[in-house]
Amino acid sequence: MSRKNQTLGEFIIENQGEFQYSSGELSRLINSIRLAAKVVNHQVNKAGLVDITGTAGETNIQGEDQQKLDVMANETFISTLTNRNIVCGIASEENDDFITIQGQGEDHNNKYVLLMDPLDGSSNIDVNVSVGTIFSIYRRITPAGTPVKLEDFLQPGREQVAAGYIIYGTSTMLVYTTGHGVNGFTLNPAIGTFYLSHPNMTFSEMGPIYSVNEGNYVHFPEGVKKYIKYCQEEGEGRPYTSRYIGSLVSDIHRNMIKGGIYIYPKSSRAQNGKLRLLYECNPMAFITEQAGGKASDGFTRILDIKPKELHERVPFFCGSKLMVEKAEEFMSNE
Ligand code: AHM
Ligand code: MG
Repeated sequence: MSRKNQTLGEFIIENQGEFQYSSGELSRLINSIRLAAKVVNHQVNKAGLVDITGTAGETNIQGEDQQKLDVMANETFISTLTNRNIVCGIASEENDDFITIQGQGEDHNNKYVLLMDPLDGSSNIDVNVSVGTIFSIYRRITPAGTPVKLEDFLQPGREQVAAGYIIYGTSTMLVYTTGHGVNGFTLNPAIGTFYLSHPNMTFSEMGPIYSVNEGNYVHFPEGVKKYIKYCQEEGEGRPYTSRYIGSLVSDIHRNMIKGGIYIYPKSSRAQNGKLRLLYECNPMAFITEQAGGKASDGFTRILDIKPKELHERVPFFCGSKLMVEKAEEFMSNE
């Protein structure tokens, strides 16, 4: 149920009953994410004002520079969730290994694990382009009351109980699903409250946009090269327009609103592409499917892939259903 002027807090409570295991724990978790999002939003919005941009001088497990705001966002989400004893484990793009959270007494029975990219697209911060947080939530599969194990995090994406993203853009939005459609909430910064602004978000079956980093064209598989040419040819609704921000959350968010396809394929330089399965592609794929779209690695449904490791990468084709299917057709012909 959604209604005019509904706040995110009200929406969470009013829709709690939709969730089959409802005990309030997932609601408390989403509420904590909402709180952390506001803190990170505040930090991101100050980025141009104080000297907190630039790298923190450390490198994450994938050999990339960590931006200072990456570190802050990571710490904010981890401490918000840890202090509230609300999950039993967290995996983050910024941490080599997962974190085990040992609660006290009854809290020891927390049943959810959270995987996240605390600040995706962070190379865009210094040029004032939108960045985002992505999160994915599963029920643990090992027994409650024991420390979490790797297998709790390596579940196929179809087992997600909730997923979402926060986009720190011209306005800040939190968009999420618990498997009952996708809803978007916009932050009113004056009073620090998220309001339902985009109820029941959907991907149109076809759209006017294709989004891919064409600078890598010569390294792409033949199927992708041919699909890009197809996007540029005259035809039904074509040529499509090209839009690529290089910030996954913003690119997918725009395409969900306007209709389109996002592709980050494998290349001769990166056999599995760039994006990470567990905390980038899976949550975006869950949201996309819940919005009527489709997400695959070019051949296989993203949500059916059995993960092998925490930071694994996967090619990503995501967006309007018929467009993804067309791209898959080009891939299968190769
Ligand atoms: P990051 O997690 O290091 O920020 O990288 C992920 C980002 C995505 O937001 C974006 O879609 C992609 O990298 C852009 O990569 P490229 O610059 O190779 O096009
Ligand atoms: Mg990322």
